[in-house]
Amino acid sequence: MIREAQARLSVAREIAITLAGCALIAGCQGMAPGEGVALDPDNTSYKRMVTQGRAKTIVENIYRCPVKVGNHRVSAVGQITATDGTVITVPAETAAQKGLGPSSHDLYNECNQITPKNSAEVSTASVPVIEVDAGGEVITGFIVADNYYEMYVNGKLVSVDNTPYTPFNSAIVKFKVKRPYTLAFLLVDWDEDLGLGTETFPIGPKGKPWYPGDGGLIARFSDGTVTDSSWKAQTFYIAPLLDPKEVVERGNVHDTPNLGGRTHPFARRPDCQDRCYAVHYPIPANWQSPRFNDSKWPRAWEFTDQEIGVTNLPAYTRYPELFEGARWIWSQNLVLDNLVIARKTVR
Ligand SMILES: [Ca+2]
Ligand SMILES: [Ca+2]
Repeated sequence: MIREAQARLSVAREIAITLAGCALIAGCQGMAPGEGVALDPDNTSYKRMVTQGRAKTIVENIYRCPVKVGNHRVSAVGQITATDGTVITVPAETAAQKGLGPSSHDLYNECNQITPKNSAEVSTASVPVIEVDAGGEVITGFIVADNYYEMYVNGKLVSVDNTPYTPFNSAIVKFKVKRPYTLAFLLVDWDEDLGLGTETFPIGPKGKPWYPGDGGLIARFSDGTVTDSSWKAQTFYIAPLLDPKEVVERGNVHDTPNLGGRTHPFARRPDCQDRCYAVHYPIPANWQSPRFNDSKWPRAWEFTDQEIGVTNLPAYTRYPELFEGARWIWSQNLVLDNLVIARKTVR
């Protein structure tokens, strides 16, 4: 075992030396992203930031559904000051709020009244191709994110979810890229109670307030790439918590192992209401880049349709063929992890 470990270390050193040299010499220019170039550090300070209570709303709503729909929640944005003085935007700083990037093309969206009955009715012909690499292959992808995604390919913003919170929508993307390429998603389980990670569920007078929502991402691309546990997924905002000590850092894993379970109905629902805590971590610089070093990040967890609670979600269930072979993914706690970055390098 020791010898094996030494051998691995020696190989690792050799690679590190090669990479370091590569960064300095012209011979590495023109290489594909992530191939032979020195990786950026993961830049992650694992120093947690703790908040308590509700954030101050800074934007009332970043999205208005043009028609009346059954499940509509307001996509508000807030700010809250952590105990160390850091001002944190919740549920996240997003491209949607800043109006950046190409807005997503609908696969299914009640607000835009695009609701094909099945996969055979779906046309990808009018989906614009976002060019990452001239002369690359054109890849088509289908995406469902509960609730919000923004997607980067080799650091370029390619698609921004046009419906940040609800109703549940799904999207089609097309991009032109050369391999290897890196997909990076910023994912948000949006808050109704900003900073607390809770909402009223279901909506209406009989709804239960202070209900922790849950997340999820599933995507399938025409080159065979699918979301699964080969992706990396890191969480940056964990709430609602009765006590910040409920978050346990194990290496680079931001875990919540003692809260009953990682999915509904097992995940504990604390009774702290608007006094609940949240634990945040700084979003690392350059997380979208193919050079960003995610090697120490935890693998994504896979979840079933039942765990995600999507068996009744037409944006997804109408198109089983389009998501065949893909798994729902998230970081380790589907309920409490509200801001997640997921990455995958396709070789
Ligand atoms: Ca959405
Ligand atoms: Ca949640």
